[in-house]
Amino acid sequence: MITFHNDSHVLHHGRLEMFRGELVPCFEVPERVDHVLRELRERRLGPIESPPHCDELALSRIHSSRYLDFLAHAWDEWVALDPANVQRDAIPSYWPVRTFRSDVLPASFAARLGLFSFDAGSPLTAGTWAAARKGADCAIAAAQQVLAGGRAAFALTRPPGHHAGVDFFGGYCFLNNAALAAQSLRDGGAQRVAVLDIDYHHGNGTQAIFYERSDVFYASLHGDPHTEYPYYLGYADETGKGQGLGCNLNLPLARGTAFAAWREALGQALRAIAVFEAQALVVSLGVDTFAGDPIAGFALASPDYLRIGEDLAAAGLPTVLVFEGGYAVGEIGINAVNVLDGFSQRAV
Ligand code: OKP
Ligand code: ZN
Repeated sequence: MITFHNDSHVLHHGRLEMFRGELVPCFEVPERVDHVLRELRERRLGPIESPPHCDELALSRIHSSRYLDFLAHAWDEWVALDPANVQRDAIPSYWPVRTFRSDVLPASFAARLGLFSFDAGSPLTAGTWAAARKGADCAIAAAQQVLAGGRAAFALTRPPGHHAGVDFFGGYCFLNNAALAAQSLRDGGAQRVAVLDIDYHHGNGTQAIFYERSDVFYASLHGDPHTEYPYYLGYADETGKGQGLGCNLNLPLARGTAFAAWREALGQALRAIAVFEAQALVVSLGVDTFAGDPIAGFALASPDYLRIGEDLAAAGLPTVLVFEGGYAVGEIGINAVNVLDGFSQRAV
């Protein structure tokens, strides 16, 4: 399987995130991707290529232009407020919740930082835009590979993407790589595309982006939002709206869920995708379902990821795999590459 990767991901390196009333070191670190790369090379899982620069228009298919403009210039604005800010990442403190206006774009940078975000755990850094932009290139290149007839392609990106919405960042995510890949598949001729999100956390951004559409099916297995981040979306009764009614499937699972029950839910999601008659599949591949993950609560073991890859390949669809979460850095390479390995062995 071909991997699209770009070293620019290191430019996004958050220092501290707000967690339980304290600023703590970020969980989403550059080493995550380094470990996956090393494992990919050692196990010779196929070529690793740098993607071409995609057109800004491809990003505008998913994200609003005022959000993209904000992200592209946010760091410069932050530093312009105070030159000492080069030593500090930008973290929002104010949000326009219900009854506030979101149509007005305030002059204040702090106000706009909150308008375009939903948590205080996702620092915006000097290289966030450059890294996220290259990550989007990887996702779009992987989609192009599959459109050109490839069986599968992997976008090895960070920051992750599935929490990012049309016009907001959060959950370590800035550009929604999986949504960009799905839209590229649609624009390239796939009539119906499914996004299968197997990260521990519900992909609220991806769900919201496609919620009223009948051409993109979203299915997700994740920690029950009653107790797990992102809390405010991902419940089983969210089935889509309008044209998109019936095109959204949430399978929340209790903390502590181990592989047997998780795999049954995976089967359920794959059956729904088959009924939808998807012509291509995008997998939001988070490996924070691993038992050793420091911020998640499932109990999958490393060999389970081989089985996941096999199950995904058995769906028989041209597949784009987009890297998402996974914070047990020591095992992240083995777990992610096990999925690709299982997939490649089973794929025909
Ligand atoms: C991103 B992805 C730990 C609390 C949770 C947000 C988690 C974002 C996960 N600081 N913070 O879905 O892996
Ligand atoms: Zn996650």
